[in-house]
Amino acid sequence: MAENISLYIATVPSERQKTYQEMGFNIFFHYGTNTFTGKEWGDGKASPAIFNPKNQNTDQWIETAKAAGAKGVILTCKHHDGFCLWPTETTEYSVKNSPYKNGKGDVVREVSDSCRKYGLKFGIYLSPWDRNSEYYGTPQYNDFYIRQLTELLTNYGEIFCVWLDGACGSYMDGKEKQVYDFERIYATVRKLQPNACISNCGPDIRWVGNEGGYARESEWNVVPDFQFDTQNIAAKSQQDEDGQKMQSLDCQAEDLGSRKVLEGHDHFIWYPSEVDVSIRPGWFYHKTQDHAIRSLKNLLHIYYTAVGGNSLLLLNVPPNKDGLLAKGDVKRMQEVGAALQNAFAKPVSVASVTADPAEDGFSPENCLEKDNTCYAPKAEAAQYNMELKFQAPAFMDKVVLKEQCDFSQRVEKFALYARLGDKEQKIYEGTVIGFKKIALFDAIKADGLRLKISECRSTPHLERLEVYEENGGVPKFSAFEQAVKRLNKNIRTFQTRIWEKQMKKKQEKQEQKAK
Ligand code: FUL
Repeated sequence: MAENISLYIATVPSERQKTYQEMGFNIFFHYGTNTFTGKEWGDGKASPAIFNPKNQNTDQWIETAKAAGAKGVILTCKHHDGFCLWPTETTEYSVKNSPYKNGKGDVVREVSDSCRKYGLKFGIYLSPWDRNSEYYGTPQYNDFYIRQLTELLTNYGEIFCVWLDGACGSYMDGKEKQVYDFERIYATVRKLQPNACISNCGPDIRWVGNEGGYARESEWNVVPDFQFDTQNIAAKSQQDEDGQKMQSLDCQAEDLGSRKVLEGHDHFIWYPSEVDVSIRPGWFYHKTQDHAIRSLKNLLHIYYTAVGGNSLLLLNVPPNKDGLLAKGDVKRMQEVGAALQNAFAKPVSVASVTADPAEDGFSPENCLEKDNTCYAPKAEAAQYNMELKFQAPAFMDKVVLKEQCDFSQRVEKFALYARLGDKEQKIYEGTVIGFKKIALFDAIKADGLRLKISECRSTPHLERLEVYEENGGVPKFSAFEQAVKRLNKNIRTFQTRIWEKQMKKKQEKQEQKAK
């Protein structure tokens, strides 16, 4: 095995990364003075008096996030304008000088309490770029930032994520870009919240590289360590307030982990990607965008390509001026939750599983258990096969695969085949699997499934192979409609055969003539 491949497969996730990756789907809340001014990037000059939500109800936010199927939420405790949603001791620019609850309010407290009430995890966004602070651009700013971070990490219970935004437009204020003391920021998080992941400009979770909801087809958890370079992340982040630009698909390099990219590298890190995207064109709520909420189809596509493509999804749903999620967003989020529940409501019951000879303790049955045991073949081979036999024929339309990432991410190419009686048909071809792969295909009746792994970095270690019935097991079409569909298909096949025969005859005639 090439030396860089053995170094590569020795690269595995930390416990905190595994916990975060297991969550899969989280919600972002962008909320603050911009909600009231209509801006995306506040300049830090809006009066705190503007922050005055009349009906704020964070239970409604969290109930909605839960209904969508999210496991955690992240709140913009301070965005670039510097306004703090908690009564910080570090600055006067906060809720304590707003009319909200006569200056006695604390939005961070309310959101974190609602999270605990509904069993969701709570995370913080604390913008490094601060357009209000008089210290910004001086070494004192780093002390100021650490004090804010410390307040948030000590007073609001367990924090699952600290999201460090790389965006900075300090040139707009005629200021030099602050040199952030990232080492101190990371050390503070590790000390005060050792289980929290540091995302984006941090060592635990990698920004996917765009804000348009686009995830790479082959997303690698293991990348050369130069990918973690905060300056690089900041340079590629949003540079101005142009809302269209921020939704563009101009992402960082498409290929971060193929063998070609790994060549010549001997330092790798586990650095899973996260897709951050807004349900609307803006990150903050603007009434004028009420008509521009992403469609259910689009959101499901993003979910399946992100969460189902070995990435994480952080979907922004911004509360409005009342302090509530708008009706249209709530409805859409409920639809997302219902669609996902339905999609995974009916796993196909498996009667037996077989595979190439397994390593001791790594039997193929392990893939059917909802634990972290896995299947691994005994020896390296050109390809690996695993076969499921179903208890009864079923209409399946998706397969969930998962590698046991304590053995790193190894699979590079795989295919799925549907079986019915003695017939077999290829239904899906894919590249990486990683932490989670959801393979979607047109529903097909099958009594078995074969997985073929044809390229892999050493032996595969497969933790999960689950098959799901179409539409939660409820037939999408009546028996009559199904019969019509079958008939149409047979007619098409029949027509094709006649056409093929005619073409063959024509060709034979031409050949005879030519002789
Ligand atoms: C960007 C910021 O400039 C946006 O306002 C938003 O917070 C987004 C998540 O990150 O880079």
